[in-house]
Amino acid sequence: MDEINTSVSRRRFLQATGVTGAAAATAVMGVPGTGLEATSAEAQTARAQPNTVVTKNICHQCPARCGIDVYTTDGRVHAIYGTADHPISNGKLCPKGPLGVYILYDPDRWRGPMKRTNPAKGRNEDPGFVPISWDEALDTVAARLNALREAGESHRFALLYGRGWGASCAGLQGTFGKLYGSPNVAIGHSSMCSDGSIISKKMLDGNAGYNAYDYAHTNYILMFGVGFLEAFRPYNNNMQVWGHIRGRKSPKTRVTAVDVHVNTTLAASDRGLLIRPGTDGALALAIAHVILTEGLWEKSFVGDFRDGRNRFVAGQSVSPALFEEKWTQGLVEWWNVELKDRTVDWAAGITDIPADRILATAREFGSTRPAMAIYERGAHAHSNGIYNGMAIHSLNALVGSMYAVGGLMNQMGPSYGAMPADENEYMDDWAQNGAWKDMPRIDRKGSADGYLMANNMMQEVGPNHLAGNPYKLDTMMFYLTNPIWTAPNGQVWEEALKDVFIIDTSPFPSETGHYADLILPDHTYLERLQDAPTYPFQGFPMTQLRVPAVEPLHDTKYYGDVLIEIGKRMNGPMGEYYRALGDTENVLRHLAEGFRADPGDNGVTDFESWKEKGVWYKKPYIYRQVNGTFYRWDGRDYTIEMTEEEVQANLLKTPSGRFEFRSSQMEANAAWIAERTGRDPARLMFPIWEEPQHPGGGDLFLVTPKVALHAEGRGHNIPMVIAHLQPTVGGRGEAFCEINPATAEARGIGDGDMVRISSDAGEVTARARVYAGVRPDTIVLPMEYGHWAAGRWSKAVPTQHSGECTINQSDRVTGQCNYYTTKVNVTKA
Ligand SMILES: Nc1nc2c(c(=O)[nH]1)N[C@H]1C(S)=C(S)[C@@H](COP(=O)(O)OP(=O)(O)OC[C@H]3O[C@@H](n4cnc5c(=O)[nH]c(N)nc54)[C@H](O)[C@@H]3O)O[C@H]1N2
Ligand SMILES: Nc1nc2c(c(=O)[nH]1)N[C@H]1C(S)=C(S)[C@@H](COP(=O)(O)OP(=O)(O)OC[C@H]3O[C@@H](n4cnc5c(=O)[nH]c(N)nc54)[C@H](O)[C@@H]3O)O[C@H]1N2
Ligand code: SF4
Ligand SMILES: [Mo]
Repeated sequence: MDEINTSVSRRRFLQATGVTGAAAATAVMGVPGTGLEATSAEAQTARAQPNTVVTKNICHQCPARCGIDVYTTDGRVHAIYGTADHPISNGKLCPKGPLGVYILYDPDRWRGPMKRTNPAKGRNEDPGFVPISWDEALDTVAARLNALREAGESHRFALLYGRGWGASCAGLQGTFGKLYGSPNVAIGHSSMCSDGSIISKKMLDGNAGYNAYDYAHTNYILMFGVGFLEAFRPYNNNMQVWGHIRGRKSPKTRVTAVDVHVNTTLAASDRGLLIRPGTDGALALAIAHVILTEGLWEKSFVGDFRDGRNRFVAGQSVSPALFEEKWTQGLVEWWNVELKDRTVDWAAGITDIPADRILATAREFGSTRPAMAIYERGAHAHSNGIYNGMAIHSLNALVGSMYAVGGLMNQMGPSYGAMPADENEYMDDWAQNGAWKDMPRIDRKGSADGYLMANNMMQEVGPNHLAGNPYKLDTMMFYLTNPIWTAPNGQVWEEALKDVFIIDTSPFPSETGHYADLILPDHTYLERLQDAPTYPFQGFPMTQLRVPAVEPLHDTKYYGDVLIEIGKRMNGPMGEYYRALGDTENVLRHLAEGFRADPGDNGVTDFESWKEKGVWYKKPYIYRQVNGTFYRWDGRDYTIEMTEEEVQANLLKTPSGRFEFRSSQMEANAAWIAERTGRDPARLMFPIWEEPQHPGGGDLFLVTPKVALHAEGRGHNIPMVIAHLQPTVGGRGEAFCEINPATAEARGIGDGDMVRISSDAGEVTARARVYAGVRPDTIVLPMEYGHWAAGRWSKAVPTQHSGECTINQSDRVTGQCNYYTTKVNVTKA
């Protein structure tokens, strides 16, 4: 596979996709630190009519969490704009932002709580939902949970959640599990999302979270499997910062994108490398090899040979005694066991990228400061994801970008006040010492025979319940997750959810809701009062508030209040705790008390001013590494030098307080990893190369990426989204499956033909788009299409759902579900 010559095709491509306009516009829009925020933001903001009320809210369609101004006139929401004085939106939105109006007025929304009357469950069974009162609904749940607890089986209640937002919703769940007594309250969807990046970074730098990035000041971005201009967080702000770093900034930030097809990001980059799926680690190792052999590493951060003479020569071992490391650990050992043989020619054979392109990329990246290497699901959603991630993240240490200007940070949390009550004062005997404490989790997270190091394993819950291993659940509640549809091979979940009592809290019909025994519908985001601390952004702390724009249209209830109301109906001290909490507004008022002692930069000091502004934030990020010295902010500048102990406590949180090329956390679990995976216990703690495993039984890789209009699994019932989902290859009301011309021809497939895609898990159909921008060994089919129980527009598309062909395979260490690694057969339908 050759490098894509983007310099020739870029202009035409961008015109076709409309990116030229966006990029040109963002060049004059607000970019943090460029002084452009105010003027451009004011110009963007609509003028409200006298009878129009503007409320602050946070868009809910992707994790960017953009601040929005919601315009309501005569009780009807009619417009949504980006909030002008909000650090992420700066007065702008992505194309999805204004579509929130469609979500609020979706005619398929549930009207109120309901119970199922048809005991038979299945795709073709009508649930026979009938309306009930909130009291009946909440009493039913509480009676079930009280009975289960009294029978000593509280572990058989599981609460599964996805895009939980704040302390007033998903944040309440952990306490519920602790007081009730279930290890399965709550299980998040992070293993189906992007734990592969979180955990691979944690192994090296000790931080368990996504990074915050200083894009505005970097001079080089090397992206591995990242949809920077369609998905990577925070998408809206990424587009703004792109206009700055690729337009006004001097020097212009160079970008190399590594992907398997030409998406918007790759087309807009300086260099696009189409890589064989699952081999990003090999590319990163070769780049590290070049950085070392050519002496390009950042000596102020990594250290140097004691006599200053570089002894990193391909194929030759080096004595560790000759090298003095500074903020890293294990560099020379890593070189000896792995890197010395990871030459550019070796990587070319594995990745399918020509050696001269790898060398040029490595030299550019290694000799530009500041530079950053970023990666997400494309790189780590494979069986070898832990190593792909570790190899890529190691590049950030090699060029010294950890906590540097133009480098990577970690997100600070908000200054919240204390909760209205302390749960530790409400623990009865069962909560403190019950037999549930010895029960494994249903997903086998944390167990030696399961997934010892994973954060969550939601993709295993359905299959494990079905097999009764380690036990059968009795009751399951779902908040903002729909795994029958979003988990790989969801057909297994369709079987699994037949014999368990299901409670769904979505405002909308969904596949999981189709199996529900009770529906307890949430308000939509424009109707609820809810906090939402920022996803990692620029490191400084920030938390936001959703203020209802209208009275709830239907008989719905905010999920946080549903939890509290169930809690109040629980027997014993647990019920007392929830009576002490009161309701979510009381919780939010208590949290906002923290702002009194730590006022936000925008003057937010309490609950009322938080509601008015919609966001509390406090700049700057308080840590910075400069030429190998770490400093803390003194109120005016970064002058307070940090001790090694402070760096370890706050920034490099590993056992050694260093960035560990030799990971002590992997080493501590070496016996377990070696036994489960057959890996070499002497090497498995380093970023090493490992061949990915591609299940499925076919000959083409199936990749199902995010596109700009994609709102996780939640944008499917918006006619605008369904009609325009794929800007790069067209699409009018159905998804196109990208297939390379040579691959299509060999199978007799023409542009626009229907194709059958099959694997060992299942078979779906889609329409083919013959597209030279996709690798010949790969097909690309975005998700979001193929819903069968989630509203009228989503049902009306012919394209089926890629998840039904996706094999449930996980990285054993990170638990990351390997969405982009299945191999499928493709034939003309
Ligand atoms: N518009 C939009 N943005 C979103 C979301 C959304 O639904 N819509 N969801 C949010 C969520 S939940 C998440 S987890 C993030 C995900 O953010 P990303 O991980 O950035 O997005 P993906 O599209 O999952 O994957 C990124 C790219 O990896 C490529 N890829 C696949 N296999 C490989 C490979 O082996 N190697 C390489 N180099 N590339 C490969 C895909 O073609 C795709 O372009 O996005 C968030 N942002
Ligand atoms: N084939 C394939 N599968 C994928 C992916 C992929 O790229 N390809 N991406 C994966 C990724 S990265 C992720 S993060 C997961 C996401 O998958 P999930 O965790 O399932 O999350 P969503 O699809 O975002 O949300 C689903 C549920 O939330 C409900 N919902 C919508 N709005 C609200 C609301 O305001 N309140 C409440 N209470 N409920 C609401 C919806 O009706 C739906 O039932 O999917 C994963 N699955
Ligand atoms: S980037 Fe995400 S949060 Fe921001 S407007 Fe778009 S969909 Fe909403
Ligand atoms: Mo995700």
